Amino acid sequence: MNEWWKDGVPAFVVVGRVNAGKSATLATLLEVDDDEVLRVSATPGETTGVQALPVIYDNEEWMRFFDTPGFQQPVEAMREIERIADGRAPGPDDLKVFVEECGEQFPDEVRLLAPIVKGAGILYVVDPCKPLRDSFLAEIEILRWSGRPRLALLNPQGEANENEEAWRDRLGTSFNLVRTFDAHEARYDERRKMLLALLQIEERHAERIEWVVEAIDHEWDQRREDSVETILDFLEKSLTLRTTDSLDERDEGVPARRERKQAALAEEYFKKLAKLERTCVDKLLKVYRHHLIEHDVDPAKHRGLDLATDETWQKWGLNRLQLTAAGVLAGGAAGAIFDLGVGVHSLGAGTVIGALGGGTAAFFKGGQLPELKVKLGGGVRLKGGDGKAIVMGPPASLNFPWILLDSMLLRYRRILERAHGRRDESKLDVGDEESLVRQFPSDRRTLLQKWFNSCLKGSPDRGKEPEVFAALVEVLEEVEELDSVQSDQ
Ligand SMILES: Nc1nc2c(ncn2[C@@H]2O[C@H](COP(=O)(O)OP(=O)(O)OP(=O)(O)O)[C@@H](O)[C@H]2O)c(=O)[nH]1
Ligand SMILES: [Mg+2]
Repeated sequence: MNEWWKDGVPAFVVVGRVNAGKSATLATLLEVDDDEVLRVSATPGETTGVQALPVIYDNEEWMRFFDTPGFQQPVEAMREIERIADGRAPGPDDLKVFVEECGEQFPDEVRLLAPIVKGAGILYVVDPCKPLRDSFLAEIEILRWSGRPRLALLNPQGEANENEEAWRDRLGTSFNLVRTFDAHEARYDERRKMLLALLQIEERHAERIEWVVEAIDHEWDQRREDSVETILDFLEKSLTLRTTDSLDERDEGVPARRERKQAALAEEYFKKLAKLERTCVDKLLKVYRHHLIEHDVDPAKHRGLDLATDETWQKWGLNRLQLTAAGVLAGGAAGAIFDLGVGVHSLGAGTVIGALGGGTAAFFKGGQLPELKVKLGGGVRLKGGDGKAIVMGPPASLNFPWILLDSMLLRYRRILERAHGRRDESKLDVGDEESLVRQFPSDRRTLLQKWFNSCLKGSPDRGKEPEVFAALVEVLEEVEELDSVQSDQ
């Protein structure tokens, strides 16, 4: 009947009352956060036509969902179908006649029932916080008469209340399965469970649905590995980051001139760091298909990881004891490491000084930046040039790499918590959350510290990378299991 219909592809149609959360359910299940593709809105009646949403892997359509406008006149439609049945118990054939003949009087009902009559399975979305009225009973009856596989989804949009019991009782007698799927909270595991529920009600298509479940599992592992790669790349680039400038005789002779150069270099350093952060966060958002989550990094304004706040240094990263232990076990105190890679070669022992005192760098969210390591004077030459150089390196604190890692892990957790069906504002602002690296077992801390040290020296230890990669995969798996403080509230 319609061009969107295809045989052999398991199809499920999402139905329910206007504003029940049908579009949001599909958006979360299929990870669509784009209103252009799937409109989710507080205004009732936003979805006006039946929309096909194909599940495509390897250029092949494996499953298909339909979003629908929702029931508008269920009681009247039920009466009409009873009239068509003419005294018999209504069944699939009567629904077919209804779809063929009653389009003018019941445009929405006919649209949403059309795919069902064609053989699609049913996902019936209800808000169990609402009282179970007659109009809902009419919807349930009509769907039962279709004889199609039916899954009822409880999508609570308010506080749990006593209505849910009545819904469960009623749906239990008319549907093959009743499940809860909170379109605003559901994460990977719940999405997977929903697909498994479809497998249970629609056995004819078991093979294809099973294939899709395997495909999303595989894709999920792949995303985690892509994320590890992204985070590793960020850490390596951040830890080897240096900014340099030439140092002439006048700079050496006039301290104020030298200090100005240092301040400019420090500013450049933090700008570049913010850029690296932003690139990393961008990639993570892309991997998990989020477009609506707002960044917390703006390199143009030096905003991002708030290194100018004491709190960051106290809350994130390892605690003092862990840091000392990791440093000792990793061999050689990390604090002593200051070798300048990246375009500069050291000609001997340079001068390492604590760089910027107060005031120099108050641009960073109004606070004071951490001290950067600075090497200048006779010890260092810019590559290819004869002049001496100033080189600004990473913040002096041993906790710097750990704080970078913490900030990315917390953001990763936040990204995974966000359901694609939500349309409210979301910021990746994780400043209030507790350190995750502090929970690491000590052998993992030692391993990472060794690799961090190699990066800080300017020569990342490639031999250790596979081990570090595997450790971070494990870390992300753990992070995925954890809820942040916010979502617990
Ligand atoms: N709190 C909460 N709100 C939800 C949930 N699901 C949907 N909503 C909100 O309810 C409103 C309607 O959601 P939609 O998904 O557009 O509902 P619909 O059934 O597709 O609506 P129509 O297409 O207009 O029939 C939106 O503002 C959603 O954000 C949920 O699980 N929890
Ligand atoms: Mg809708």
